[in-house]
Amino acid sequence: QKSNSLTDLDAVIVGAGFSGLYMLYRLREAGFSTRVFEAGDNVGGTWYWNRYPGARCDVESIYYNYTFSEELLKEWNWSAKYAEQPEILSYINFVADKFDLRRDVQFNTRVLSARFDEKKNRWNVQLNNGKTVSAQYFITAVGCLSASNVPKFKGLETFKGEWYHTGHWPHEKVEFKGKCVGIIGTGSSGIQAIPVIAKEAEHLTVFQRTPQYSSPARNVPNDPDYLEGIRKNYIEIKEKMRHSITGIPETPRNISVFDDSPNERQRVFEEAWKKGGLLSLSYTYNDLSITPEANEIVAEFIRSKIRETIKKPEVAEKLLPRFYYGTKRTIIDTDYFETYNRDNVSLVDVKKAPIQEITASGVRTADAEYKLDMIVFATGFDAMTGPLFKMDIRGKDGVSLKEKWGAGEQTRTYLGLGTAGFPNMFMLTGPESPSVLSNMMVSIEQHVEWVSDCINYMRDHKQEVIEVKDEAENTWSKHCREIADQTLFTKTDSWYMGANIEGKARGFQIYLGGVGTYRKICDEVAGKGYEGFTLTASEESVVN
Ligand code: NA7
Repeated sequence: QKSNSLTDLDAVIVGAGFSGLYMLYRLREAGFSTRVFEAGDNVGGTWYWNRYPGARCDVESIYYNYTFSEELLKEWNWSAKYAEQPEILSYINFVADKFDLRRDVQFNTRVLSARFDEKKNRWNVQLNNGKTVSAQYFITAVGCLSASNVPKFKGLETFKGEWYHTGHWPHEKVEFKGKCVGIIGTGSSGIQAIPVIAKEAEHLTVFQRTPQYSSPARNVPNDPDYLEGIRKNYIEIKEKMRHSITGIPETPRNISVFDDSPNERQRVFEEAWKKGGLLSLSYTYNDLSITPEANEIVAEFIRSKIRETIKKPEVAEKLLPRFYYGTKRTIIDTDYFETYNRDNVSLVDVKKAPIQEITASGVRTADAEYKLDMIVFATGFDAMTGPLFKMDIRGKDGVSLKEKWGAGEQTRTYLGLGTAGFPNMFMLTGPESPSVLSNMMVSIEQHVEWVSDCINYMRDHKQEVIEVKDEAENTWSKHCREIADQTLFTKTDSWYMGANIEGKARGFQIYLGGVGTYRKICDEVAGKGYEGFTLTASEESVVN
């Protein structure tokens, strides 16, 4: 292994979450000098920042972990079907300790900019401590949902109470007891936090703009025998995960909703509802995310469940979602709708009467004023491109990524892993990869392994620079859009479409062909000597 001099690194990785840590592990194992820069004061990424009450992963814990180390799989036991944030964070810390990863992570350090020096073929990376480091490869492991979005409400700075964003939650305990709390937003974060805060707060007011579909998670503790059985079959399970659609080893039923009678559909939906979990309902029929008529049938089933659960019909009415089911992130919950039957919870429809300003004492909507001691913003993230744009990344000719993909322009990548004009830069879980709509752990392992294989290939073949070709990227981006256009996803305003951020370019930025197909494509590209990329040999090997 080379020296770890900061002016002579092989690779710089931004972010010490699941993807950054595994990238570090792989590159270090292969003998590359590597350094991770992390803004937080510890490892964890998403699971470091999202500490809000009720934060939990909605992919089953047995599938939401690293699979690269058999030893690690043997050593860790998940306590429940869906792991809570503190347990996931302990797991990441356990991994960091086990593989001694921290020694190459510099915490409390934010990457401000990264510029590619075309003369030297190196990335110069500027840190917020005033230092600049240089590396051959620049790898972003910044996550898809890490740039939290607090909408620009008038008057927020005048609010006298406490306020927090779910994605940037304080490390100290937040006390709800005896307080009137307001929460804005009913996406996954809001829906997880609302039942927990409601149990502690004096009063909780939910400011809802778009009612959401949500189905029960049905979380249960993990039985030791169950875990043992999973462990015995893990090789098989892992293969299934890697070749599945979403990275979860489940397969949708290949049957149209119109092939079943109304009674049979009802039975199928009831069974899925009872089973719970992320994919149960959406995997009942194969046309739910394709045709509006099919979608309406499952949508109406969920609405009927909401009506059944909520005691006051006027509250139920406000909670009924009307967009295409599944076209905003699917949500599973524990007692979400039930929470609206509590006396200390009220629901405010801010689509009907929008929030006009935040005052010193609370929130003022178009038709009322709400006195609050605390506001929780569960208002989401500037997804996918947001975390990348927080850094000033400049490739060839000084062109910035933001300029290339900026407002009004479509994001363009090749496989979500690289983008033309930005040589030797790799994005883990980048836009136009399937990652954000998959079990992240499966996507992360695939990305990291592909990138580290590529960097090894470059060294073995004495290549110095790898860059995406324009035509490869145009074809990939077009392919991503064509698949998305065959679905209902593009018909709904969502963060998938960039629609939640004012002024952000609209476009569907996820590859929907499934993680199995994606893996196959990536492997073929590598197998053909990195087809779609231009590889340039190092001068040293040219001289030789
Ligand atoms: P989401 O899913 O983006 O949800 C954000 C919520 O905040 C959603 O209900 C929004 O309503 C609402 N919102 C956003 N801006 C406003 C304003 N200005 N006024 C009122 N309400 C607003 O973020 P989450 O953190 O819940 O989940 C993100 C992902 O993390 C999730 O999908 C999982 O992958 C994990 P809208 O629907 O836009 O009308």
